[in-house]
Amino acid sequence: MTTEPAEPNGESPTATRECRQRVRSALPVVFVVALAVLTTGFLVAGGPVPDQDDAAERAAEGTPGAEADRQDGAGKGDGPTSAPFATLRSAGAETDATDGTGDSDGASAAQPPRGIVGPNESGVNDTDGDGITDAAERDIYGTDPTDPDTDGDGYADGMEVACSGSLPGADPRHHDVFVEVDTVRGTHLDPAAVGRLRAAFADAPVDNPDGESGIALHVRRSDTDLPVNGSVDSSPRPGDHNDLRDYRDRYVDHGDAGYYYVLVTTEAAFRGDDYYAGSGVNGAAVVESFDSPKITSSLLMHELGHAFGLGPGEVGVDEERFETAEYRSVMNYNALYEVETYSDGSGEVGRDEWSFVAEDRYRPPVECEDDDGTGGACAAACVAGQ
Ligand SMILES: [Ca+2]
Ligand SMILES: [Ca+2]
Ligand SMILES: [Ca+2]
Ligand SMILES: [Ca+2]
Repeated sequence: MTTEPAEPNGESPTATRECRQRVRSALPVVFVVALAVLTTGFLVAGGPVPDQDDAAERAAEGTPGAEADRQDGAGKGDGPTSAPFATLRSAGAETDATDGTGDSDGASAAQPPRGIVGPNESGVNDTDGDGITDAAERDIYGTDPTDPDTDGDGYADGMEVACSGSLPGADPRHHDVFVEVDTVRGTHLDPAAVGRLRAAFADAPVDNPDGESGIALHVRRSDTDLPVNGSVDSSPRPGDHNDLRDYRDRYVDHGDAGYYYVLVTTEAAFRGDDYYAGSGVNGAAVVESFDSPKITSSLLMHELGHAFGLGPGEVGVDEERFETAEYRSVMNYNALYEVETYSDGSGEVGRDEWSFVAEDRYRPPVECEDDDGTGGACAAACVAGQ
């Protein structure tokens, strides 16, 4: 069955995927996830998301069982549960996830990195225009002097090397994804949930130029205790503090550096219906706050999937047609809250969502980028302290 609430107004995930540089204009496209729960492994369909306190309580009780009582009526879909992970890639990014204070702008102000082409330098040999000289790419960084983005993560080599303030922990030879998270009053994001999420991405079957597999997910906590006016919808609506675009416009701190934006709130909604526990649009997502790190991590991963452009319309996404064994992905309502991974191409559905995430996902714009997308200007600006 198709569980999403309504047709996305003709703005299919596919269509929006083509608008890779337009986060805000894409906001109206919405995909949703119904909060589900698990327990002994059974799911019930439909019904409004349980009252937040109950849900949190049940989630806190630990694991399955948590939300079995989601019976109901509306027949709107819902989702299941989550699963485990391990391993974090490096300690560096860890601080982003746990500092809780917001910016951990670990800028290394002291010495600009070597080999970065300055803003007014000419005649420097930077074949690919990424802001690092050919010699430094070869001799210092081990990056490709003929490819402005050696690891294909959307950030130019020079930007990853020079912009330690806006992209702390970035590595030009390893795939990086940056997410900014704000929380509204009365909600929280457990560092343990962030740790699980990071571990899930670190385990991704994605190859990197540095020889290691995985994606480094950097979660930067930003504003906390934000005001909220009822439920927060992923679609724009009148009034303040009640839709995702409003929050993003007001509070995003790293929106010019290719970050995905996530808001943790008390009640998420999709087109006015607060049945859902979260929803995502290209580049941004809203999720409800839960105590269980596993539920939180799985829900965040699902909505980030939508923020990446994995949407309804793709077979199995936001549907209950496939068992977990047939379609092992957090995008499958029957696997949500049970697993914390995207599909790898195996199984009945066959779609390799990890490849999509690594290569074809929607990417929020990097505003300092040159028109040609090579990124040299970003590196120069960061070195110049701009
Ligand atoms: Ca270069
Ligand atoms: Ca390069
Ligand atoms: Ca890169
Ligand atoms: Ca990188």
